[in-house]
Amino acid sequence: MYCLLKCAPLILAVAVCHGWLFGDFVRKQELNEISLWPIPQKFQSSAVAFKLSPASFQIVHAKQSSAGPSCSILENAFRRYFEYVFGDLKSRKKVYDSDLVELQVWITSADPECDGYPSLQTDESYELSVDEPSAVLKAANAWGALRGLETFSQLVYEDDYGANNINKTEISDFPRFAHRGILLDSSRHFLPLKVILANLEAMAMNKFNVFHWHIVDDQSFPYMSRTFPDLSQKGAYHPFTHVYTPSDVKMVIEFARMRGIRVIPEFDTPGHTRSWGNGIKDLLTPCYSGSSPSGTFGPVNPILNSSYDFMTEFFKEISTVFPDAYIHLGGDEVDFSCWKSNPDIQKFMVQQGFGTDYSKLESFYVQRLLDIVAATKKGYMVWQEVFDNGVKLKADTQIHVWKERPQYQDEMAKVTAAGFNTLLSTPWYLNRISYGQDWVNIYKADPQNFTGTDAQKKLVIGGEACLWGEYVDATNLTPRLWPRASAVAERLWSDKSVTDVGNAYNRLAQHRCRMVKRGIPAEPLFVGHCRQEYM
Ligand code: CP6
Repeated sequence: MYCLLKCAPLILAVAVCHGWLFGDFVRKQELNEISLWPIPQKFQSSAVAFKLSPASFQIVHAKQSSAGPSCSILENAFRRYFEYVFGDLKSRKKVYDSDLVELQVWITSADPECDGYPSLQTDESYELSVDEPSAVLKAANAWGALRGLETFSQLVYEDDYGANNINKTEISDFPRFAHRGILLDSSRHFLPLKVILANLEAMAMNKFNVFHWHIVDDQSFPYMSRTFPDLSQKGAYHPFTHVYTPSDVKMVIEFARMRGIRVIPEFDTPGHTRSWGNGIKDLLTPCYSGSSPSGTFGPVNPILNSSYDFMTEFFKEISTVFPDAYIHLGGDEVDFSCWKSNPDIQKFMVQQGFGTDYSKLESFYVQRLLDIVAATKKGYMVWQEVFDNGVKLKADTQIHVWKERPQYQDEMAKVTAAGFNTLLSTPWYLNRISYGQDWVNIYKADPQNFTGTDAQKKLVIGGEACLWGEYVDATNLTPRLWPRASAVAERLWSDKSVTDVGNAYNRLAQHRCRMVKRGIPAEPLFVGHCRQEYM
């Protein structure tokens, strides 16, 4: 009964979507006007429609624009979005003229940022005006233009005669949160480059702007380090086929840059490091059973100077390979049992006056690591345990909330009360799956929904959808992530007041079909069909 009640509005929504209730004309109208995802901040459209023909429509730099053909980000994006708008039409012989002859892209600030990288401070706002004879997309820099191009492409629809149309529209848009991320885990299963790039492409379709690359963990170390080649040589699932070479990493970063996406690598320590131990002697703590080493290893050994020497060299490399201003340092789920078993560690605990509080030892390690990374001039993100354990943190540290207990609302309140920037992942653990429409709860979660002052709410920089890799590889990653991550995308981009699940269902069902049409095998929300199915 509970399910019936809960599902009824959705079934009704599907009925409307399929024209069972209002007939064909209304159906088309609805479809045409509601398929933007995520929905823009300000949006006005009229029923006046303009035709767009691939033969007589162009995306061009506006005369007044500070960017021109030398802007590779825009040149690349013009081509990409022209293809998305007309890709399936170009082969058709049908000839018609465009009412709309061009989309002018006008970069207004003196520096279009074409050669830079996006950052937490990037202005992604844009204004889009679709009118005869030219549409105009105005943005301060190339990053905002990328977001506007995606919106423009989503406004185009095919009419009954197979021609492309776009309605007269005015849009003024900007993101609600600056950090809108996806975590992918390439350690539990190796993710081929092709899969990573396809998902960066899907991220751009959803206006995500951070790829959190959980690149290594206990199970494998696929990151090929120049300074320490043994790490992947001995720690990857395979030393040649299951690694990311320096040029692979460069390609991911550049492909992401072209889409306005930051790449933040995570090198999680002192826990989750089993694979590191294969390549670096004495890095991990030897566990004991009774008075002798058991042959197994625990977290990074926090009592040896050699551990910190290694981290210094390693993060020096990482800070030059990854251009983003932030590195994720992990710090989650440190298992104390091995430290507890080791007599040298026990002795150290006494010397330091830590008693039996092993979280003090963890803090001791993390503190030193943070100083090492701070010396590379990078900012850092850490999982919430680092904050919970009372580690002294630089003011610009970002605390990543992920645990179910204590309730994330309480954790967000605590973290922001202490004055730290925070981002949320708890309700967006997309590795958790269940039967039914779980996108609804994903959609309903709001990172500012906790008790606190306005100043506290302002410290929330956004959130991330996480797809941990224990049960995921190239075969099932993309449909497990999309369109469920799209629900997170709208929560993080659109206005707080956008909460109508019925309306979201209609738009998301179409957005999902659009992703399918663009080659992303996104899973269905519920029963129904796409005009163009995945082949
Ligand atoms: N790996 C790492 C994981 C998880 C975390 N860190 C994780 C914990 C619980 C769930 C899913 C993933 N697999 N390094 C927690 C941040 Cl449900």
